[in-house]
Amino acid sequence: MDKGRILLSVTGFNPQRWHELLSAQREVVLAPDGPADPSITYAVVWKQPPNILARLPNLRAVFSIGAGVDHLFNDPGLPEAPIVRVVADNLAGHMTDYIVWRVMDHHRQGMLYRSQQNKKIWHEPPQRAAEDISVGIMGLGQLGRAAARALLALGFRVNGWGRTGRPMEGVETFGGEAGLVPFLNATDILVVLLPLTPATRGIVNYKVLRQLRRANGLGGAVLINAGRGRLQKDADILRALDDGTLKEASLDVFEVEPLPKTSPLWAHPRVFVTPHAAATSDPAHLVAPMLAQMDAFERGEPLRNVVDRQMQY
Ligand code: OXD
Repeated sequence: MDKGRILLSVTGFNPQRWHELLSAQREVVLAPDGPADPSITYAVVWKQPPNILARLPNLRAVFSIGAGVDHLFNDPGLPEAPIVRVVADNLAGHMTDYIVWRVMDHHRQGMLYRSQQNKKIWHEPPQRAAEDISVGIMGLGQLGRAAARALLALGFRVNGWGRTGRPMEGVETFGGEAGLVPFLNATDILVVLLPLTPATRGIVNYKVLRQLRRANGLGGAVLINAGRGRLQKDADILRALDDGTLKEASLDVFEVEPLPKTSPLWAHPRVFVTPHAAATSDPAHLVAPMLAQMDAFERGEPLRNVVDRQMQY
């Protein structure tokens, strides 16, 4: 099979390093030649301009450089070619670091200590044990499972919720609509790592937050979202923080990104904001497996980590 060229279109990322590493093995272009370019056989993308992929009649596969693929389904000209998402230990490691960091900070009362330090207050609140806290992970895919393993090793109780409730050792799993309320009722710290699809948009709303366990050793329920901003309703989170439904939140993603300067989330004393930075795609770790997949595909092997187009993840 002829190798063809790779289209690299990674909006919001510096393409230079991706280009350098991909072009060590294949010819890389940043735009198709003309309205139809038969010379391009693979696309490596992040938020590519709409309809650009529709100009590639010989496209064999589209590689998303991030774990989430919702950006692709926003493209009205998305071709039929298989979509491959990133599954990499490096990315899962970054996400696990972020989740452990934020769970630990809430568990060890980082927000309270920072506000005490600002006021020069010397006060030790009661300490609790990790085993008394249940972390509930919404979305037990590769990233969710890696985070669950790390949290279990630290002694937390871990619940998991997903479409099917697929079992995982050491984790109490809940599935589908019927499992959602029991999962939330047994959760003190909610970690959101779901893919954004028509079925999950807006799922982190006031009604859902209301079901979290508030009578717990933490002194309230906590939300951590490192999945997608449009899974949540920013206004519902603010309402929940202000009426005690939520004690604190760590948010890496927002309905609108960058988070508008006018958003009250920026200055909320019990919100920790990061700029969609929980797990960055690093070309040094992600390019080699992509190129290996292209080679394997051309030898007749099936592609791995192909997105289910109906489920959109
Ligand atoms: C991703 C992301 O999908 O960083 O990997 O948002």
